[in-house]
Amino acid sequence: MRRLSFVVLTVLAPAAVLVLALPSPVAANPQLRRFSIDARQFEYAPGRLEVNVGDRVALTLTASDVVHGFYLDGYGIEHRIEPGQSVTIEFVADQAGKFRYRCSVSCGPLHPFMIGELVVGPNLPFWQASGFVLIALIGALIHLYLSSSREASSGKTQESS
Ligand SMILES: [Cu+2]
Repeated sequence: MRRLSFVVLTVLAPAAVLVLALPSPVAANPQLRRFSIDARQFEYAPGRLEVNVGDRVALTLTASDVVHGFYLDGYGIEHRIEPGQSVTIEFVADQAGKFRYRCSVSCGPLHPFMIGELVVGPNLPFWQASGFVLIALIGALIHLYLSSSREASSGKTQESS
């Protein structure tokens, strides 16, 4: 029992802390997120997309009236969208934050206002899972520490009697 708690304290605990400390939200549960975006004068539908860091994003772009463009800030992705033809682009959302997508083909008087927003949020399930693991680990260590010190003190009382 003593030996086991010693192993846990000296080997497993630092290893678990190291694993938790590594900045690996990008690799945690990446999902393929598919969206269809229709471009029309003078908006995108939908005008807002939400994904998590690390997700693979597949966008199918269509234009329902005239030729539009799709330029995604921060990711440097640009495509021309012709009416009647769909374009599919894929990328990994590896940067967290808010990124605007805007029309890059002059399509009419309100063209400059044709803007949408991609929100790349932190991978919350990953951080929640990490929190639970950490709490469970701390709980296990406290339990081991208490039971081993209880054993030690009961051993002493037996010796003295
Ligand atoms: Cu435009």
